[in-house]
Amino acid sequence: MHFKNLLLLGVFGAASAHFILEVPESIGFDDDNEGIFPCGGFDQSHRAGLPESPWPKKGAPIGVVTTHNEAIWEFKAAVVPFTNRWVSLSRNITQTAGLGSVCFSNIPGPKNPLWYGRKGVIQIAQHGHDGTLYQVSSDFTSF
Ligand SMILES: *[C@@H]1O[C@H](CO)[C@@H](O)[C@H](O)[C@H]1NC(C)=O
Ligand SMILES: [Cu+2]
Repeated sequence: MHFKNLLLLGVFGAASAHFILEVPESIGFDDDNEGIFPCGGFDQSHRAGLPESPWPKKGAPIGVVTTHNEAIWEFKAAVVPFTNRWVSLSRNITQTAGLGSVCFSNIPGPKNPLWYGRKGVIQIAQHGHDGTLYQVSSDFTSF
């Protein structure tokens, strides 16, 4: 896992690029298509076999590796099977800390009790100098 990420970072050094979702697991990363809404070029209905994670309404961490030294981050979630209806999880977060690993330590889960016990996915959007880029997580369960 860590090794794979270091390799990707190596690739990033050579190209221009963007950001990688490390935690929770991404449904897919493609540098060229990361600007495609809503999932960076991947189909949000294809999540079979990927790890699942709990997502308490109190919050859980989101970890990324970014090559943009400043950006605005936006976190949304969608409940399965309505994976095109995105609901905001937090206010926009401005990041100016520089390149590399960034951890948003406490992103709240969905507040709607109708979601509890159900699966969802999280969309991470980075608004930066090359437009908006997207990654979507594998399944989480809110509670
Ligand atoms: C977050 O920032 C983006 C880009 O500036 C903007 O389009 C969006 O409306 C903002 N969202 C909120 C909730 O402020
Ligand atoms: Cu970029």
